[in-house]
Amino acid sequence: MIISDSVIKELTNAFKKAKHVGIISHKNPDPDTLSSNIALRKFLEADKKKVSSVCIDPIPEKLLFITKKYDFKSSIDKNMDLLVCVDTSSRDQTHFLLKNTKKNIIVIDHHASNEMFGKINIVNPDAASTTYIIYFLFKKMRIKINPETATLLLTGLYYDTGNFMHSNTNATVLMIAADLQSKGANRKQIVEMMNKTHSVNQLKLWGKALSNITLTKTGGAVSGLTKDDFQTCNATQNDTKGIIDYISSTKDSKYAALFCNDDDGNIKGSFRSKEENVDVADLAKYLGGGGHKKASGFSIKGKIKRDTYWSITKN
Ligand SMILES: [Mn+2]
Repeated sequence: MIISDSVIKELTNAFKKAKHVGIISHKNPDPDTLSSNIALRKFLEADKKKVSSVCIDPIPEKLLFITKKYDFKSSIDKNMDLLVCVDTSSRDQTHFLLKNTKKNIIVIDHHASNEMFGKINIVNPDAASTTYIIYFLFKKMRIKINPETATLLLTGLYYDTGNFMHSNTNATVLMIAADLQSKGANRKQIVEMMNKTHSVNQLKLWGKALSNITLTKTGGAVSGLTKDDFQTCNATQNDTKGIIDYISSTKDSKYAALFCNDDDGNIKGSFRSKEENVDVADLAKYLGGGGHKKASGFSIKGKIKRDTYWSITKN
């Protein structure tokens, strides 16, 4: 990835002028936005800057291994004179944090849908993760990457490539991963924390979802979880995160779908496409949702039911 000298100059000038930098992660934070946040924070703090990390939502317990001793604020302080939004495609993604702010904003992101809402926008949709962009930023700025920062950058890359399984896992991604590992990234910790921290209740729920799979004539691996399933397993909606990837591993399937009924009578659906010619964004849109060509979701009022196949009825 090529970052021009003028962008680096603008960026370093902005950092130099700033007295208090707020680094903002998007709502409902994921490993990429959090590891980008802390990697950038460590770099600025090493430069003696006053820095605060900000996220409107609390950090999920499962991701505290990324943020560690660093605390997050849930609002923007009036003393912050520069805001850096990481992995954030629009103002809306920070919830109301940025609504009326006139402060200087820098955007570092890799979403194709990015609204370029910063004064400086370092946005590259070809980058597999935001930490991928930060890796190249640090390289260009000749910043030494220590083992801790290497672990952070690898965390975002690992997550956003689906453990190096998604189609965005290209040669550059693997090259960066190799470099980060040689710089001391703790790959073992990342793998453990991301894949081996499931509760018994969560795994029981996954078991239900897997045993509920039906394979449709059009190549859909479809499963559903009813209110009863959640109750029997003493599990929550949060525990469904990750199941869809297992459903999508069904042999001979072209796409995967999971429908979940919650306590309030909503159906939450997720789709994954395995083939170029199956666009699940369209499917989700039809049901009032949205997302990408390969991964999408929706939420509507209704009920799910299983006969030969799973079906949904809108309320
Ligand atoms: Mn990302």
